[in-house]
Amino acid sequence: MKHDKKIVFTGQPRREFLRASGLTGLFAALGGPIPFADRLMPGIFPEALAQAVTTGVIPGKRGLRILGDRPLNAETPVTLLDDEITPNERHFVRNNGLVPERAHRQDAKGWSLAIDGEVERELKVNLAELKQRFRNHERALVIECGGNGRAGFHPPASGNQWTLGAVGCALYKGVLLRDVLNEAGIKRSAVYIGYYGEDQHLSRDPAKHPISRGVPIAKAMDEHTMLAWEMNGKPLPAHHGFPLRLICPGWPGSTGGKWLKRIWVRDRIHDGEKMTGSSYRVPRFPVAPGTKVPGEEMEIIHEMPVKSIITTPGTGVEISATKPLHLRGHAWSGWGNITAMHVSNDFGSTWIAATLKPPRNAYAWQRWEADMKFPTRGYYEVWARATDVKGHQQPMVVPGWNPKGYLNNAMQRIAVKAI
Ligand SMILES: Nc1nc2c(c(=O)[nH]1)N[C@H]1C(S)=C(S)[C@@H](COP(=O)(O)O)O[C@H]1N2
Ligand SMILES: [Mo]
Repeated sequence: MKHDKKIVFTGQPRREFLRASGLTGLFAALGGPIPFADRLMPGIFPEALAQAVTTGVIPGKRGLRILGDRPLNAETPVTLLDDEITPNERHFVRNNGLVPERAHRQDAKGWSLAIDGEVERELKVNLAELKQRFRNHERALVIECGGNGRAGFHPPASGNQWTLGAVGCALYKGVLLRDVLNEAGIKRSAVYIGYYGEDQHLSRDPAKHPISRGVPIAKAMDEHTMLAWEMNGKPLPAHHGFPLRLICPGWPGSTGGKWLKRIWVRDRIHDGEKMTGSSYRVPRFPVAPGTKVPGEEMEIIHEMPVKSIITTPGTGVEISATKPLHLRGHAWSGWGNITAMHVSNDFGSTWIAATLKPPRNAYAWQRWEADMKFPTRGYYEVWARATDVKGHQQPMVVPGWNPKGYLNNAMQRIAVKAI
């Protein structure tokens, strides 16, 4: 990865960041003080510092921005998402509770997955049985937190203030959930599935679950919904759900239960933790920013909206006005493939089409690239806009304010100075 400038925008004032991350002595971690550190603009970090933030703090992670450490939540600075397949060390982490000991030990002994509820035969399978009894598949899949982009909402929505980086596209190996559900035999009364993981509630009260969400039976039986044990050729890392996780591609990341131990086939919409109230729900119709929305006027989020990121260059770059600037990133949508990608450097007055690669498989993100010319020297903003197969486009401004700040798919903008 090349960086034209060694800066990373964190979207948060530096001091607040240090407090939020609960980390002290960061400068010491760099092996010395940073001259002029006090003059760094709020929200900008030297890349080396961003690296130091998680190196040795979250084992197996590099360069992530920590939003909170109990539970652990960390997003990836957008310029570190340049790879077509997101490496494990760069994949964001969204935990609601405490990572199970077994995941830290990478020990699947005694572990099994139970399938029960509206099924003909209750099923209990261990990892070896899952691998052997069902056809294996390997797919690149986008996982994006429903709250990615929350920091863009005004008035602010409570919750992790994700900017752009609560998304990744890694390569997963596993089996289709439907193959396993078919073995158990789905009853006609089945409506929904609900997952349970081995992670503990923050209170350590065993009667409480940090999160237990699910999807309608049709999505559970979809040919893209997976149970995965491998991420980029390795057993699932501790933070990503060892030994097994669910992935419901195109839907909010929260539907992909980590540290999976049970799938309950329900005769009604699953009502586990974070399925009810305002969790992962948005108003049925648009509301004015700041509106209090009653529960019965909220609906569960299904497909994630069309979105793209600019991974190269980072914002704030200085370039020569005489040479075209190479721009690059990824685009994805919960509704299907991306069909067009456009970039503008005149505040959206005119657009040029970027080249777009087909996805590696359904629900993988797609690489886009463009070489952009700048007519004169000066300050520019580059805007990037994806269009999906259903004709949805990214809005120019933050869309549809909602109480919990979900689904912000506004175009990303970067600042470019041509000299
Ligand atoms: N058991 C369990 N599964 C979970 C969660 C969790 O806290 N516990 N977090 C969910 C949320 S909100 C998201 S966005 C994704 C994040 O997956 P990642 O940490 O692998 O990026 O996992 C989902 N699955
Ligand atoms: Mo999430």
